[in-house]
Amino acid sequence: MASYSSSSLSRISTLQNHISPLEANNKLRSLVKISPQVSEAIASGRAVVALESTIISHGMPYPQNLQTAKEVESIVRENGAVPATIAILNGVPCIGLNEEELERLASLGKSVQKTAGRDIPHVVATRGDGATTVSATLFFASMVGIQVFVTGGIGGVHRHANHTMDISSDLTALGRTPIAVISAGVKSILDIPKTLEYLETQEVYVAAYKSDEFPAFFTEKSGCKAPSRVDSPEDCARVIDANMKLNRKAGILFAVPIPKQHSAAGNLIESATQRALTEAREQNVTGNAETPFLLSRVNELTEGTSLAANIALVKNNALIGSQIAVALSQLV
Ligand code: PSU
Ligand code: MN
Repeated sequence: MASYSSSSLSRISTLQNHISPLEANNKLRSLVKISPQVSEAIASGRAVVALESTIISHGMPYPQNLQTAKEVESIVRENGAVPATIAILNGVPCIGLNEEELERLASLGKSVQKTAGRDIPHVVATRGDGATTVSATLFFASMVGIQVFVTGGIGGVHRHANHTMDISSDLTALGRTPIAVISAGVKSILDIPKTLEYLETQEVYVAAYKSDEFPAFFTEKSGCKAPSRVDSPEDCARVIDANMKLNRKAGILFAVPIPKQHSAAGNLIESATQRALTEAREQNVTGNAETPFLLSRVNELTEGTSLAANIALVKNNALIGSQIAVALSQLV
């Protein structure tokens, strides 16, 4: 449906039709590697879903991380969208990984650099392997014009941030990147009320999916009312479309509660979280090591219960994110 004539008129209509700004900037294209499937999908206006890779390298142990990454990609495909897992391999930002690349990333695990936005130039310059967090994934997804991005949980304002200043760059990246992120809310390892306040400051539109309450990752409820509510993929698509047409710079967060049958273990996971937080303080684990430490420790303490719940909610987010991406592609 899209044609890439060089006339300025057709360029404007291309942009209005949600086609990649990359088409208007071939210089950027030479800096990243886009897989053939993703490239074709972007060019033809098909639904694309970006996926981050820190969740693979640092968020889950091998081999469940590989298995989950593959299943998440399958769910996206089965629901009519094209998955674009994003990572930096040998210094090259890759949008869409093949099976071999996915395997490499998953098996390298935590030896891959956790790459937030600030780390991108270093990983590229040193030709390193980097697993992108939400902030870095937003940067590359936006560069190629992807509008929907699925993850498990985003980073946020850490507890005690008033002393440590530890506020994830995921939040500021969302504040300047007009992409819709689908997550299960944020973990209770974070300060959820402060995270919501910070998202408001950053002008990020936040809505809970089919709920009035903002979810807390492993549990459906956080005790915080969600700023807004959406009830269908079409609702979400219309919000994304309005955000884009208005040329707003800020992003969107759709918070999808964990499916009921997997939230039963929520209280068990919550008490393990409290213990892991105490251990992190005792062992002086800070900065970008804190989130991976807490995720691994909670998984150990719950003997895998938290991992099973984590996998289930990521898959559910992939399902809903794909439906949103398809609804969006049908709007235009
Ligand atoms: N929260 C989770 N699972 C994760 C992460 C966060 O429940 O895997 C990862 C994501 O990649 C997120 C990053 O972008 O951690 C945030 O790290 P930090 O808190 O250091 O900003
Ligand atoms: Mn941090």
